Amino acid sequence: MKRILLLSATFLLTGCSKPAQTDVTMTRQPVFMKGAATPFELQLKNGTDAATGYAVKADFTMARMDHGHIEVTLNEASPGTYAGEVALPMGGEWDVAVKADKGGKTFEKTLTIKVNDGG
Ligand SMILES: [Cu+2]
Repeated sequence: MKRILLLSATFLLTGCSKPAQTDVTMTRQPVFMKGAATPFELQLKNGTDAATGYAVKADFTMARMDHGHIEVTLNEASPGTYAGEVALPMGGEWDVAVKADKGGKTFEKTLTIKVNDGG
């Protein structure tokens, strides 16, 4: 019984983080440069169409180390492409929790990226 409950909880969580239509990919990755912010870009799509007009935030946390949260607000640079800059304390594996909102409809997805040294 306990196992069944756990399985259904996992299913529900997965279901929430993956709405059928909207998707996000990172088309430009930040790099690590000591004390400096570097640019990154996210592309949002609704099916095959550019997802325009969203308020997009990215929350960076290191995958295996605690560096706290680094939250970045992005700007739509071209239709469906959202640009921001982030100053990361080190290279390596980072989780990027993307939150996009349009008219109260929220989309969330966490990407895992490998940040290279750019210095
Ligand atoms: Cu670290």
